[in-house]
Order: sequence, then structure tokens, then C-alpha cells
Amino acid sequence: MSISNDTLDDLADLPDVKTPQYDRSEVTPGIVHIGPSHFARGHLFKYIDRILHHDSQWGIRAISLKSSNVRDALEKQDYLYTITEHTAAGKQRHVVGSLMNITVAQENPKTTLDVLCDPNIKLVTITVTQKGYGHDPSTGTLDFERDDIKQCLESMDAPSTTVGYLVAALERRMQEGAPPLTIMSCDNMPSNGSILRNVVLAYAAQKSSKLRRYIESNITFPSTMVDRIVPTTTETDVFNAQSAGISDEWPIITENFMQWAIEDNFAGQVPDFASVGATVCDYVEPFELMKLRMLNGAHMALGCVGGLAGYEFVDEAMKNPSIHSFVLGFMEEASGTVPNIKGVDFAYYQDELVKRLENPYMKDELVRLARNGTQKINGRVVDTLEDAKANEKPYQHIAFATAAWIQYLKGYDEEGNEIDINDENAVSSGLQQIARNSNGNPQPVMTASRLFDYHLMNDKHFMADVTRHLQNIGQWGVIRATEEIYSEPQQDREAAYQKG
Ligand code: CS2
Repeated sequence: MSISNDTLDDLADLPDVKTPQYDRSEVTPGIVHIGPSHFARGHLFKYIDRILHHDSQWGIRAISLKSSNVRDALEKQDYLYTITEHTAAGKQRHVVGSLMNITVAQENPKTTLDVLCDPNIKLVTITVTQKGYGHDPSTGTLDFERDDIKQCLESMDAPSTTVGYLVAALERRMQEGAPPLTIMSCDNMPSNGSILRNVVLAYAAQKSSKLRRYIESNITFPSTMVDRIVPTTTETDVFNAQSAGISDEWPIITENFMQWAIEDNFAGQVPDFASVGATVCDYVEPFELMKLRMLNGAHMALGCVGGLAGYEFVDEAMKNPSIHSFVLGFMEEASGTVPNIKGVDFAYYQDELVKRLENPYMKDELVRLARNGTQKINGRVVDTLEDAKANEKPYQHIAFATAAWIQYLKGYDEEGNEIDINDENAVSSGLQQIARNSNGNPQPVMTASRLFDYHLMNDKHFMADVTRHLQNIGQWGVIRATEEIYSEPQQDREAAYQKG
């Protein structure tokens, strides 16, 4: 059965399918979402779908900056799509009705600005990945040297980046006297709200100090922590959806878990997030750190280690006992750097995370976890290392993850098969080539990446550890190298191995 407003009643008769129990024709737009990614469709839009069951003013109008793929797939389905949640107990399908339409900015810049300037819009949410903010990850401020930012600043009336569109819209909203706006980053970055605020203010200051002041007084940028594992949809998923009775061009397959912590920092009216299971709190950073360092950090480490070992999927790699205990070791070390959170037991959180990674129904690709490493390694690994070192906490698994990333950057697994590292920046900046020439020495990559701070780079013990791990990976392969994480310097171990 096809999926559209007209078929909703029939879809509800299919087994295990839940459909929106509100009248979609009554829904009005209150949210603009930039970047209708898999993640957003599997997480945010689902929360908002719940909101619409009791408050119809929060429909979502989405903006895709460049790609028309999602719009092309969903337009003919009245922007409805399914989310299939997999658990050991079976699956549940939901038809999500919160997305009202998608504008592709590149095709239609004028409508894009009109959408952002609509006075009924009170909330803008954003998932454009870390690299979409135009900031320098090592400083957290707008990177004026980046080509996309330079280009956008040169033609401010025809923006092309997220920050460019936001500032152009805020200027018009200021001129038109539109109500205050809450702009909420939902990307996995530490202090995502502050980074967004920084880049918007720095960009706006290039236009006028009046605009900057307007933003400072009328716009808020709450930080958030978002969590739900949403693997990339495959052809098989589309086929399976069809075999199960629904032809959905772009179904979302995910787990039966989602979490959203939102800083209580709103400029005006926002949806009643708490009523649909989100946590609204004064201080979101500890939640962000816990998730980024324990889940996303372990994800990235697992992506590199599992990928080098030749695995394709997360659950498959987790079945390897050495990888399994490496992931546990990583999470334990990472948790040692996260401040306590009232009511949260890290050991329990970690057990749950491991179960989520082991979920055999989720075909989550390791390449997804490791992609765009140069944009992600900061918050997921480097900051954790710095805190662990500064507080004299154990860090060997995290140092190992650094070495595994350097090896992964080369772009082939241990059998010599090519891996698509999916990190444009690493390739164009020459970092991949530096990794290929590194010959067991991590220093050139770490220096050229500009991601590791002075203290780490000058810490002889730490550098010796990363070097040892990188050489072990090169010599023995990544699996055995994980088993040697705590071993003695290489020659001693070599000798011990030779003696048998
Ligand atoms: C992953 C995340 O690609 C990645 O960085 O770690 O997409 C992860 O699946 C989500 O953050 C889970 O909430």
C-alpha cells in the first residue's frame, strides 16, 4: 500500500502499524528544521509527532540546503514516512506525520528565507552535522578561512550556508518586527548551543553591530543532547517495508530508544517537550559529555577498529570478544572524565549502551560511525584524552582509539581492501596522504590535523603510548593490538612472544 494522507486509515489496519491520531489538515507550522537527515527524521520529528497529538501548532517545515533527495522521495508521500523500531521482542512501525514539507535552499533561496521569516515560526532546529556550522573545531569560533564561509560572506544577500541563511533571516525578522526565536542545534557537539551562538554572532557582526545586538537580546541558542541510533537506510530496508505492506521510498529503521535533553533557555513559546519524554534542564552539558564521550566516542573508536578488522556492521564487530572488551574499556575510561549527573548511574548507562550496540536487528554500518573523523574526533576523543590526562585518569583505550583513527585514515583495512573513510576534509587537506606515509609515527598526522592541543602533543608518555599502539596495529593487526593495550614496551613484548 502506498503511503499518503489518503491511505492513513488503511495503513492503521496493518499489523504493528501506528498512524498519527490527529488531523493533519489542522496542523500549522511552528518549527523550521534545517537538515532533514535520517537522524532528524528518526528522532526529532518523532518527538514532534507526539506533540502534535495534543498541540497542532508545531508542524515542521524543513529546509535542505543542497540535496533534493529527501524532498524528492517524500513529496509524493505527503511527507509521511515510517519509522520501524526494532527490539528483541519484535518490531513496531509508526507513520510519522509531523513533517509538512521540504524546501531545497539551492533551488529556491527566496522561499527558504520566507520560511525562516514566517512570524508563526517560533523554533528553528538544526541537524547539519558538525561540519555544517562553519566553525573551526579547535577553537569553536567561526572559521573565516573556510571556503564556504568566505564565499557566503562575500555575497551576504545570497547566502549558501546554514549560518548565512540564519543571519539573513534574523536580519529580516529584526526589520519586520517578528517575534523572538529559539534556535536549537541538535547535532552531536559539545556545547552545541554556544557554538551555534558564536558563529551566528560572529557572522552577524560582519553585517552590522545593530544586528548583533538584536540577536543577543532576542534570540536564544539552547544546547541539547540528542540520542537515537539511526542507521543509513538500505535498499533492503525499502524492500522489507514493501514486503510488510507499505511502499515507503525512504523508511527509517531504528532502535527502541530515544533521548533528548534540552537546556531551559527559550526566547519565546516552544513545544511542551517534557510532555513527550524529553528532559528540560538548566544545564545540559553533563548529559552531552556523557553521550558524546561514552556513546559517540565508543562509536567512532569501534568504527575504526571494526573497519580495520574487516567487519561491516556494528553488531557483527561486537561479537568479537577482543573488540567487545576494547569498547567496554573505552567507555569506562570515558565515563571517568564525565562529571556526575544526579540520578544517572554510569555503569547502568554503559550496560544499556552495550546492549544497544549488540542489537542484531539494527544493521548499523561501521563506516557510518567512523566517517568525517576530522570533524568528530575532537569532542569524542581528544577532549576526553585531555581531561583524562589532566585528572590523572586511565586513558589507554582512548589513546588506542587515536592510533586506530590514524591507521583508519589511510583508507584500507588489514586485508588491503579499500575503506571509504568519507572524510572529504582529510583527503583534500592532504591528511590522508600524511597518514599513509606515517610509518608508525602518529606525530605528523596529529600535528597536521591541528586537532590535538599543545599539552597532549608535548606529553612524552602520551605520545609514546599512541606510537606504541599505532606500531602494534601495523605489526600485529588491530585485534591483537587491542589485546596488548596494557603491555610493556614493544621490544620486551616481542622477546616474550618469541620465547613463547
Ligand atoms: C554516530 C551517531 O555517526 C556518528 O557519529 O555516533 O550518529 C550516533 O548514532 C547518534 O549520535 C546516536 O544518538
